[in-house]
Amino acid sequence: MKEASDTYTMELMALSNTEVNFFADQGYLILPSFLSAEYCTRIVQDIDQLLEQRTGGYASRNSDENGTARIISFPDLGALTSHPSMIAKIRSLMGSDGFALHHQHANRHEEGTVASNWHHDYEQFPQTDRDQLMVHCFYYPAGLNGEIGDLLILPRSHRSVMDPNAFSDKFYTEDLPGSLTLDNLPPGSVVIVHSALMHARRAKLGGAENPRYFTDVSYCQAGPQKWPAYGFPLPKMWLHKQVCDRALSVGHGRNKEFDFIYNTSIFYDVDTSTEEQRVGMERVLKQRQVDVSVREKINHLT
Ligand SMILES: O=C(O)CCC(=O)C(=O)O
Ligand SMILES: [Fe+2]
Repeated sequence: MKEASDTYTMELMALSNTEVNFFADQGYLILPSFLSAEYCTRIVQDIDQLLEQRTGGYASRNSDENGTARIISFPDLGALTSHPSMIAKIRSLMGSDGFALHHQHANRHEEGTVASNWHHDYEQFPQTDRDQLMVHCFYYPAGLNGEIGDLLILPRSHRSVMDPNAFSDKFYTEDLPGSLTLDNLPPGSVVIVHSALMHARRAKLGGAENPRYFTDVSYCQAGPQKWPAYGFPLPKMWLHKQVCDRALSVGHGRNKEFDFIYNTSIFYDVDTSTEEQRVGMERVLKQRQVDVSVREKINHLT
């Protein structure tokens, strides 16, 4: 049983109806200075240590070895996946506890880091609907200051069903009608996006003194459809399970209250997919061979 005071705390951390409606309509929410300065310091230290541990550099940042399985094992950085105040907010968006972790990425973007062209990250093979919610929380522990990379978002684009890279080699990181450029956020800010919202990282000059620290955490809503498990280039249940086992073993379940985040039952991989999902995955793999690194093709530093 929850104490009455716990329930009260959860309500304080939840989103208002206005915020929930804004998110549903526009596809994003900006929470400036969401993390305390003290927590940001620890996350920055963890990301620095992560970069020391990683092998293979920027290109292999999402490998089995260097991706979420390694990131989530850090006590502070990995603990973001079950940050109580964020989970209360995700619960507001999802409408219940019926959701689970998809992945966590983390990186330190140095001066000259390549752009990431317009894309979305809604995981679905093939892309057919937006019936279930997937969200990404983009954390900027050192903020955004107009150097190295700006975050671009295209409000309301989550309402259209399209391939993740539909805009990548057409609009690169150009402004689009109605798009927003986020280049001035205080340390600890987080931008929650509907994962189907079109977004980009525009490469910017400067930043030799101040690297751009970044970590994102994503969650998928339970429902009639299962989601592709974490894994590149194809979903891997063994890896997703390893991620969740590690999260639980280092205590991110917080005395069982948040164990549900690390439940893997709403995910599938190549071995457990439907025929339609398998064909969808194959198509994406083939396209990737034709259009290598379509997300990073042009990198005009501005
Ligand atoms: O670097 C950023 O601000 C966003 C990167 C991005 O598109 C992502 O992590 O999905
Ligand atoms: Fe993205």
